[in-house]
Amino acid sequence: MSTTAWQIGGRVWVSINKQWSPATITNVTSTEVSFASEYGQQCTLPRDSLNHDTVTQMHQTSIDSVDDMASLGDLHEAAILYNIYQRYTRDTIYTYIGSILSAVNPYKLIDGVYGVELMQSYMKRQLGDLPPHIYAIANEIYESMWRKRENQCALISGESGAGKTESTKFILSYLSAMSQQACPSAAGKYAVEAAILQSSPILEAFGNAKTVYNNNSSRFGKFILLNFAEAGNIIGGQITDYLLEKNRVVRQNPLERNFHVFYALLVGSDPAGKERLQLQGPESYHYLNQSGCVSDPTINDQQDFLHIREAFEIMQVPAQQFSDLMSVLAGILKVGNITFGKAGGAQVSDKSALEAAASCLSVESFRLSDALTQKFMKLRGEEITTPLTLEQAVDSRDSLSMALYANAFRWVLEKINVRIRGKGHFATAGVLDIFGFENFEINRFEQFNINFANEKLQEYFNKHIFSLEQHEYSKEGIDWADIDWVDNAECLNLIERKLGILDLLNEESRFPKGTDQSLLEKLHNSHKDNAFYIKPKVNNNKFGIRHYAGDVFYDVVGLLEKNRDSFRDDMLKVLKDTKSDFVYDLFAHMTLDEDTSSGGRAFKMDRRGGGAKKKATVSTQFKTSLHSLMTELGQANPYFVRCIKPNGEKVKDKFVPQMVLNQLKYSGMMETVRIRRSGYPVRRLFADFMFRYDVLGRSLGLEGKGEIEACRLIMASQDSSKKDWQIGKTKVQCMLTMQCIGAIYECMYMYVPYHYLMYNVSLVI
Ligand code: AOV
Ligand code: MG
Repeated sequence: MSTTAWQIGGRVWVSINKQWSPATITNVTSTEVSFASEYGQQCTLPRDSLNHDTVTQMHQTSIDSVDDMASLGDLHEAAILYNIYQRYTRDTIYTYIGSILSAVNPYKLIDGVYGVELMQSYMKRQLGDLPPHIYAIANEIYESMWRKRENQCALISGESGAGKTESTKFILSYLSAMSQQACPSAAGKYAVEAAILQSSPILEAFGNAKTVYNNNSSRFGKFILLNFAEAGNIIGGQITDYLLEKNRVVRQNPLERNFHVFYALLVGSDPAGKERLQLQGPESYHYLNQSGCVSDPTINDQQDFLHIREAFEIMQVPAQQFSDLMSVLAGILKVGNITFGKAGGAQVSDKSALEAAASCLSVESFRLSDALTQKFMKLRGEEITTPLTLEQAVDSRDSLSMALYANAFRWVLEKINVRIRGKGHFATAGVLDIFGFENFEINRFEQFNINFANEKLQEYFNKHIFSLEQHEYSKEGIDWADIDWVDNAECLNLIERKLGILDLLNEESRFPKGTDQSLLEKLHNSHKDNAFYIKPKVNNNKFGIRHYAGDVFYDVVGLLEKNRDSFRDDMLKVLKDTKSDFVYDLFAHMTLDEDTSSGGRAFKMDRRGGGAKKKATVSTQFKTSLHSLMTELGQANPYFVRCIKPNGEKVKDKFVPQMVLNQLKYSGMMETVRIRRSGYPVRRLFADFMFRYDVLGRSLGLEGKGEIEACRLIMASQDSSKKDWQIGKTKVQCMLTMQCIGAIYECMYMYVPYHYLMYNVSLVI
């Protein structure tokens, strides 16, 4: 930057603590120049220290901010960050990077940003016609089913609390609106679209909870698949769930809550309902009061209960079944209040809690008591009963509650799926909303799985954006500067490959003498030299993984138990002998293990087929379901939504640059911009190119020239420098510079905005 440019008010990038910051020049003296960064820092630098490494001029696109970051003139992380920041301060939360949407969580309702009217304006438009929006992505998904005759999917990522679930709901409501528009006669309260939308309040009630990161945190993953008819309407759908964090039913971190539905039931039931189930306030239940938080000003439990009930009506669940379901929830809370004393072995010390729990579950209280405090087994043909220790009794109580809840959740999802099921389809649109990356003070089995799922999703993103791009160029023999991008394959290898973390975990889980400690030793021994594995300096029951989104340390205590997920036969027998058809149905899919002759009596669970084989561990089931999800996603055309969390306090109008920068870095946003810029967004087969653009070659005398030569001549006539295009083996590849655009513009003989062309051409290809 030349010295003449040092003018007060001048806009520059200044390097503060080795990071570029957007700044304005506030003062200039003969020896010094002062800057005010847009993020609130001040700095003064001696004039003789100013050079390209400390200050550079800001490009006009950065000053103005742009809808699509691929068109930023300044190509560095700070420019992307500043672009997002500027838009955020104007309540413009959506920005494109090519066809990828970035969405910053505003933590407030912004006027006019959503709604039917706005949906209408995005319908039938092209991506880029109108300001960036989640509706535009939903519209693209919808239109592409017909345009590309291919299944579509939306992959929504971002850390916990970044806005994935909200984004999912916006996409679903847009697709529902399109569906109803295509087939208005079928609309109404009991239409399949309504049922799909109403699945959200139900699933959020049963599967979401307040955590330190998010007051409505999804504690399960879901993939919602919608089937569309050729006429444009939704015929049906299916929701697949991933790994509900059932442990939350019995234990929560400080200041977190249990699943919303418990509080909704206790606070929202009418007096008759409270009387029937003998309900008390949330403070009275061990499962709700141990974390020190039973309510939150942002959550309206009373109103939520009404919504839940209404949604179940729309799901056509009979009132009696709803009431049975609520009894089971009440039963779980009462089971949690059963305490044990010690006289020889563990004994139930509070008979009234036991009676109350047994009554909600319609089981015999003495049998429940026995199953909670004793272990029954057959040893060489002889039946033996051994008393449990206090600790074991508490564990058996808690595993009963977790099994009840997990099965209730499964039942609820099944009801939804039966309601929204539809036959046949023309194409499908899927939306993936998983639990976001988490790093708590103490991370356990759940966080390990959650973060593993996020690694898989990131791998899919990388593959799609980078690997496929590179593959395309090398296949076409195109010269192209390789982009360095953060590959998470090695981290995934550490987890998934043979003898990786998952294998060791499973091996130790199957090994009867395996303990959390023996697992930790094996992990350390096998992986301490792996660059993505961290062995803590002090011995603290933890091992660390270098995830794409940051280092996370996992505590091994309880890991094996959660992975084994065993449930004792004697408890299952008590439940199967219930007088309640509803409770029986919850456990009907679980079979007793008849051939155990020693300890480790575990039930076999027939999860989605598979028969009564040896029960797979939880992490194996999870890995299998993730892999089949990835296969399914691999067969669809993806759209990516990258959600960004602006601050850690869950508050509006607060943007923490360092926090956002970190997310931009690890999510590969910077590389995405670079790839969009250095690659060729437009690729057309020679014949296709000639069909579209031969009008440009009319004056070039192309008769008798081969197809490839003709393409070459046409492109050269538009850009003789050959900077912005190359001829590949099968395709013409070009950038959409203004010249090319001018050319395409001309041949279309009509006015089309720049954005229209940019996306129309690049996305259709
Ligand atoms: P998540 O799904 O990404 O986290 P959510 O979608 O639940 O995050 O968003 C968290 C909260 O942020 C919501 O409850 C809203 O209060 C607010 N929010 C998010 N997006 C918007 C928006 N577009 N407009 C207004 N408020 C919004 V997790 O499920 O924890 O990973 O496991
Ligand atoms: Mg969520």
